[in-house]
Parts: sequence; C-alpha cells; structure tokens
Amino acid sequence: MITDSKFSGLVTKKFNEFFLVDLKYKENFGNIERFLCKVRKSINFKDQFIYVGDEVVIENIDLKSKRAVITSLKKRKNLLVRPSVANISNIYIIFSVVEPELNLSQVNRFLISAESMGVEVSLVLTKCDLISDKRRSFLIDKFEKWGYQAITLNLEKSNNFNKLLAELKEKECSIFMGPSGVGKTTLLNMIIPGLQNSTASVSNKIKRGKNTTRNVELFSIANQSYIVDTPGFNMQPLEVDIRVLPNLYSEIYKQVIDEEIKCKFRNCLHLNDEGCNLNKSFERYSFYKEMIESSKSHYCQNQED
Ligand SMILES: Nc1nc2c(ncn2[C@@H]2O[C@H](COP(=O)(O)OP(=O)(O)OP(=O)(O)O)[C@@H](O)[C@H]2O)c(=O)[nH]1
Ligand SMILES: [Mg+2]
Ligand SMILES: [Zn+2]
Repeated sequence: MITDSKFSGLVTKKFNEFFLVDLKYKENFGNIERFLCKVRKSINFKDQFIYVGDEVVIENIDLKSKRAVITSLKKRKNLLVRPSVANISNIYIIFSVVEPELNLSQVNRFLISAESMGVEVSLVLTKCDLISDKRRSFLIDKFEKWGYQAITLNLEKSNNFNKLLAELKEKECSIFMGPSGVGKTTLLNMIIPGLQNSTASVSNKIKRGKNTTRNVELFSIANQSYIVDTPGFNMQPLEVDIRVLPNLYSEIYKQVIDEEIKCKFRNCLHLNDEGCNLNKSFERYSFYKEMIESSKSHYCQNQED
C-alpha cells in the first residue's frame, strides 16, 4: 500500500544515493517510523546536497517495503562542514585526559571551531578513572579559565554521566566531536544501551585511536532529541575569519563586554601593545595569537573604519 500524503522527516543516515529518514511525528504509522528513501528524480535541489540532520518531506510512502521518496528539503538552521551534519543545536567536544594524551592546542582548535558555528558548546573529559582527583581538579580549573565547565567522566562513577544524559535529552540535536580513541562511541553506547556500536582500544604503538567509527549517524535518545557520533579526526589549523576570532575566546569577549575595555582601534586584534588595552595574561593568548597569524590571509585589513 502506498499512501499519497506528505510527511516531515529527519535524515538520520546517508549512503550512496540512499537516505534513512525518521518520521518527525512518529505516531503517524504506529510503530513504523523509519523509511529508506531516494530523492525524487525530477527534483533539483539547486545543487544542494542533502545531509544527515536535514529535515525533508517524504511522499509515496510504502508501508510494506518501508520505502519512500524525498520530495523537498526544508531550510536548514546551520551546516557543519566537517563532518557534514545539518541543524546541530549543541556541540560536545570530547577529549580523554590520557590515552591519547590531552593536547591543549588541539582542544583549543576544536573549541574555537565549534564556537564559530554559533551554537552552544560544551567540553567533556573522558577516562578520568585513569588520573588522580588532584589532576582532575587541576584540569577543571584550567578549563574554567578558558570559559568552560568541563564535564568529567569516570567509567567507575555514574553521577556525572547521569547528569550529562539528562542534559542531552533536553537538547534537540547534539554532536560528539573529538580525536580518535577518546571514547565518543563508548559514551554513545552507554547513553543508548543495546546499541553496541564498535569501539576499539587505543593503539599501543602510536598511542592514538584507530578511527573505529567511519560514518556519521543520528541516534534518537528521547522524543525530538538526537545525538550524532562522528569519526575522530585531528583539527587542522582553522580558517575562521580573524575579525570574528576575538569574539570566540571568552577571556577576550568578557573583557570587552563585561569590563568594557576599549582599545584605540575599534577592530583591534589585540596583537600589539600599542593602543591595545586587553589584559593578555591568560593561558590561551598564545593559541589565539597563533590562530590569528595562520589565518591572516582571510582578513581584509581595515582597522580604522
Ligand atoms: N579507562 C577508560 N577507558 C575508556 C573510557 N572511555 C572509553 N574508553 C576506552 O577507549 C577506547 C576508545 O574508545 P572509542 O569509544 O572507540 O573511541 P572513539 O572516540 O569513538 O574513537 P573513533 O571512533 O576512532 O573516533 C576503548 O577501548 C574504550 O574502552 C573511560 O572513561 N575510561
Ligand atoms: Mg567511535
Ligand atoms: Zn586590543
């Protein structure tokens, strides 16, 4: 039986020319809520691709074979480029405190790249069962100075995990991002018992993860609440417009907004002391400076306008 009505759906997985689409309002067909879809041939999405996280309209729904056809793409709120995921509401940057070792410059790049998306960003530190309480407190203090209340996870204690789980269920679509081997999939498997996605121990030889997760997929954790697991990767130097960079570091924008510091030039990049009133004695200043230097070509210099 093929229905002739239209329904809203969410793309949860993509492979070749196929898409898995979950019905937005699950009660439409009882317990059938996921359809294998292709895009209608006559549709031209103006060269737009359809990504995981996109909201689409599906038609020609065949309840028996659980197939349908995508006939239109709704306007998206945002699009993350690497990996490609649409309509993210929250980014969780996940790092392990050891195995692989915490690399602060990498943590910073992930955080700033996430901040440039303009969504809420959180930091999660895994494998805290492998470090002392003293070291854990030290890290919490460090990241607090960076502007983040790090969520620390310990496989042997469940209180922080339970808090995180409750928080995630309140969010529309959260994404887990971070290097390979930090425990993103392990965390997802704890969140969705029975999921059993593959995880792998960190390589002894190179002390890095083994890139176990290969695909981007959206998982439902509560009504209208999803999580995306992503393959781990290392963040390359960012290509963010350097005029926005000062707004992505809380140590800088707090001084500008809360303390109302004023530099001589309105678009001051806070690199030199001449005419600059920013207090530069914070840990991430050297990362900030490096990031500005490496993305200088993106800056159309016009400091005095
Ligand atoms: N001791 C300890 N080990 C953990 C913890 N979380 C994850 N691990 C281990 O870390 C290894 C890597 O975990 P994965 O979940 O595969 O890591 P991932 O981030 O998904 O890696 P990719 O898919 O390659 O990006 C596994 O052997 C996990 O058992 C933790 O909190 N404590
Ligand atoms: Mg994984
Ligand atoms: Zn300045």
